[in-house]
Order: sequence, then structure tokens, then C-alpha cells
Amino acid sequence: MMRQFLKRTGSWALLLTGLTVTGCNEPDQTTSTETTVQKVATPGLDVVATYPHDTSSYTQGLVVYKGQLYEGTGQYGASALLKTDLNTGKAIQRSALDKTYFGEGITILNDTIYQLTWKEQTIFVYDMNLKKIGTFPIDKEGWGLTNNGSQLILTNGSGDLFFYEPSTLKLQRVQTVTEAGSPSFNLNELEYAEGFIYANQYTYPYVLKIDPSTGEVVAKYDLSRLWEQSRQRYPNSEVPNGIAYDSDQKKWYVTGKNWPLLYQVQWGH
Ligand SMILES: [Ca+2]
Repeated sequence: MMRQFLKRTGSWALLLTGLTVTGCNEPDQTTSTETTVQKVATPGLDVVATYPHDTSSYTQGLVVYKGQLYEGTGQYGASALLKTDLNTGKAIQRSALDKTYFGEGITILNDTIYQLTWKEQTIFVYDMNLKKIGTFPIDKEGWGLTNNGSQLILTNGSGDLFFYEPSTLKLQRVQTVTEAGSPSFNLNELEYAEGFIYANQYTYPYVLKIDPSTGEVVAKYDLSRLWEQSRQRYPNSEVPNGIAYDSDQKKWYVTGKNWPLLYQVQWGH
């Protein structure tokens, strides 16, 4: 295991969060901005280890299941479902999507892999050998996907979480996500772990920790430093996207679209 560096980014992240929110989010409403910063905790983030990541992977979904890393990638003509070697970053198995499909989030439930597509209104279903075994139609754009052990949970770029019964894809519940009382937005890649949902927020450096029973953002982690490091190493690195939890090892991983590295991280408290 590589241990390239170990850094605490707490106070830096808090400062940057304040600056970024002020700059990008309702700049004329100083009062609401201050409220947001005060109410949502912005704990630090520790990098525990770094691993190589394939810069050709436009990461849309990241999962660890039974110790194995899986990745879903996007872009027309390049979308695929990958079984990836954590230590090398290289795909050990790959199932390509037809060039008319743009791959999005993935999740694995009961030895079944689900892969969203963006505007194609289709969810692909695979066995654990990445063999396609089914499709479901869906009535919205697909962005992020995870599961809570009994339901698939989907984002579509809005601030809502959509809960589906996995064998029928029947919509069971919609939960609006709020941050300090205001509706959230741009919810993207997801990871469910130990009762909470973690979400990338598209075009922003944040991972939002969400209480799925209320929709409240209870903490907000800032990946700016990792994003900046990725761009320094590989200028075409795009937004942070991809959160995976290894529930056996209790390890968290994050990466981004076309990032050169995948990070094992620990969320602060
Ligand atoms: Ca995930």
C-alpha cells in the first residue's frame, strides 16, 4: 500500500468552503450564505493512501463490493462497466456500452450490478461477470446510483433522491435534500454507508453527507485540495466524482472524472 502523504485539511477546508459558497452561490445574499456556513459542519478530510487511476476513465460510478473495486464510466463511445485492480488502476474486466449510451452511476445489490445511463432512460443490469442480463426503462435522467440494502437510490441532477424497488424499478419514495434549510442541487454520484448517503455535487468540490430519513445535509467535505492536485498532475482532470465504501474493511475511496489518482480517505468528525 502506498502512503504518499497524510494531511489534515480541516481549517483550510472551512476557509475555502466559506469563500467558495460566497463566490458561487447567491453572492448577493450574504445572510443566507453565512447561515449555510454556520449551520452545516465542514469537518476535515484525511488522505490515508493514494492509488493510480486511469485518466481515460470519465468516472460516473464507483463501488467496492466484496473487496473488489468496480467503476462505471461515461462519454458516448467510451462508456463502460469496469472491474478494476485497486493497486494498478487498470481494468481487469470491461463491458463496453453501445456508443449510443452515456454511462452514469453504478451500484451492486445481491450480486447484481445496476448501471444508469444519462439521457437514454435505461438502466442496465449485469451479473457479477459483467454479463448484461437485463434492462429497465426509467422516466428521468440518470446521474448517481447507490442502494441501502433494499432499495436503489438514484439522483438525476436535481436536489432529490429517488428510491426504487430493485426488482421492478417501481418508484417508492422521493426525498428532497436540504442544506441549512435550503433545497440542495446538482446531486451526482452516491454512496450509502452506515445509515447515511454521501453525494458528489456536480461542478462543486463537495461531498455532502445526507441523512436519508430527513434529507438534511449533516456534513460537507471539501475535495478542493485533491482536485487541485489532480489538475496539477493531469490538466484534463475534471470534477470530483466517485465515492466508494468498502464495508468489510471500513475504507472510503474517492476519485474524479479523468483523475490520475484514486484516494483512500477518512472523513473528519
Ligand atoms: Ca458510489
